[in-house]
Amino acid sequence: MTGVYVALGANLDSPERQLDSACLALQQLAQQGSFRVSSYYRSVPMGDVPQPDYVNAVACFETELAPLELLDALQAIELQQGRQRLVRWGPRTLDLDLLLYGDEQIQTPRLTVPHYGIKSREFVLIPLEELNPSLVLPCGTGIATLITDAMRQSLQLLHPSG
Ligand code: ROI
Repeated sequence: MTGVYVALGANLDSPERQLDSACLALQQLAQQGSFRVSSYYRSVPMGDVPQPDYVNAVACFETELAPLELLDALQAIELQQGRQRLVRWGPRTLDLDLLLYGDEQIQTPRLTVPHYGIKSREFVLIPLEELNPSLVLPCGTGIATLITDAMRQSLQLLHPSG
């Protein structure tokens, strides 16, 4: 059994409902009673493509799935919710990124863990901190040390968890 963190993001077709149904699907991958999700946050799109604001959150749970099995399951959920890869860094109905798989560091053509954006993206760091303020990355960095005031001010709390 391994503790994992998954980032959720959506900016098309009722993003909050996309995250709600993604959470239901993710719970099916989780050990009973282990699933938690952060608050939902509204965030300005990162990247150069003009597009609607995003709704972002992070979920954590314990799973028996191996890393690539988990990746397959995440991609199946994305497809089930109408994900089409039209534009690189363009809008999407649902994006699920595997952020952390226990303490493992994984480098394969299909999967890099920790996720390459984990240290710089406020819409990942702030929900992670909400779930686990003392979280330490496999490299030894505590996530709280990566969060700036500007990052906190850039996210809008939408829907507190719980
Ligand atoms: N920007 C924000 N704010 N949130 C995301 O989840 C997100 N996902 C992406 C890109 C297009 C890079 N920008 C994003 O994939």
